[in-house]
Amino acid sequence: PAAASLDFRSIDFRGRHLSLAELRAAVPRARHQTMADAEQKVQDIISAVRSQGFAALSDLAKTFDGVEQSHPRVPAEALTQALAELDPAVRAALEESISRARQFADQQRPANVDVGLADGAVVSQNWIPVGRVGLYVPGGLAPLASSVIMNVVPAVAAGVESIALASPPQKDFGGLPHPTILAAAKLLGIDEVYAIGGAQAIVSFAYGIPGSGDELPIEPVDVVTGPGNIFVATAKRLVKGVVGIDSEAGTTEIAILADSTAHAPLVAADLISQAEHDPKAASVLVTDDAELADAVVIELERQAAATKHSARVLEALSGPQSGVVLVDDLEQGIAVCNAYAAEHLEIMTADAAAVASRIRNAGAIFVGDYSPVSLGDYCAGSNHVLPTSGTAAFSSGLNVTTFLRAVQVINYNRAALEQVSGHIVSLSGAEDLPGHGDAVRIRFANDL
Ligand code: HSO
Ligand code: ZN
Repeated sequence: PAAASLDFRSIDFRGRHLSLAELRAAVPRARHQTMADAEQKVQDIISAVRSQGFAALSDLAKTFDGVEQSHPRVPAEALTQALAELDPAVRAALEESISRARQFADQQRPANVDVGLADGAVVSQNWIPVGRVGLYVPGGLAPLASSVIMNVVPAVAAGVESIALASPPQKDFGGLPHPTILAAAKLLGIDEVYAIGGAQAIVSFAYGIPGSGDELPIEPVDVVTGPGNIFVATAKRLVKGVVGIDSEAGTTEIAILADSTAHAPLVAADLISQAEHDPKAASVLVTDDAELADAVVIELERQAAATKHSARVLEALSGPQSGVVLVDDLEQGIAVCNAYAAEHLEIMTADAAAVASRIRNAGAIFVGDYSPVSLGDYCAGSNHVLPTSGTAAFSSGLNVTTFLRAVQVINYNRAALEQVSGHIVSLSGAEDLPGHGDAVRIRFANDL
């Protein structure tokens, strides 16, 4: 039974000419206040984990997850058993999802380049995988087994040698992560799995935890990735610099750009599908058709009342982060979508592909009536770990390059260096750094 009723707010941009800054301020968005609250809590977790290691993790597991834990490493037998007991239909679905994600990831590796700039002057750019990664898979309100695939597949395709995975301990499963998550890890050949929740998982990976006696350490990683709630996103932001992170993949968002050709039941179903993740999830409709907007609200009411996680969905749809934005035309609609920079953007308009090609800011773009976000969440081949809260304007969803670095290699011979030596000396003089010029000159001195 639903706890709340629907209050899907409406924002009317019609007849208004808004600057980018005004658009950004006016689109529905959760207040950033919540970020500051989370920051203090995550700072406390960082200090505790760094100073007390596994003892802090076991305290946090007790407080947040309600489980007793001496060491978070999941035993190998638990992984084997989870896969053996996995529902065959779920196993088949995971296998199809893995196969599509692999096919797509395998094609993403950028080519190395070698460029000859003169005789004997070669510079190259080589893409090199990081050595070790820590991948986080949320448990929380839903055990996201599909997120195991989304994290692991691009890391493997990038050539990362050491991969560790963490997911929250579950009281109902003897303090281990959800069995479907364990099964997915096993299916992907990952055996280093930890039962650690949220922010503390990110922190443990970033700094590592020393072992003692026969207690296994957690070695620090180079990159931490994975989706999560506000605490996970905040933890990633706070450890960034100590390690690399993917994007801030926080509380999920869907925006739909729709015109009169869209079908209200489909629009409503897709808005609900992401609202289902979290009471703070954002579901935004942008349309130039007020009749469609009304029809969608009626559909939202009907479908939200009937859906399993009704209370959570109604809370998300009724929050300040959700609502419908009415625009004059698709032109303005595209501007709104670019200003909003949604994690997921669906295009349900006439000639959806052409409209999609004009979107610059979105974590991922879903084109037409038959590419819902749910497809991308599970089985499209694309990745579902995507930038949220407007960060899609400058960052990308998880992909093979998340786990690669572009290393440039410089290889000049004597003649090639001599050719530019005068320029180096001139620039070093102009910058008042004559030692730079001398380092070149010395190579051409007569007595060398
Ligand atoms: N929509 C979520 C991912 C997910 N959905 C996992 C279902 N399972 C964030 O993109
Ligand atoms: Zn989802």
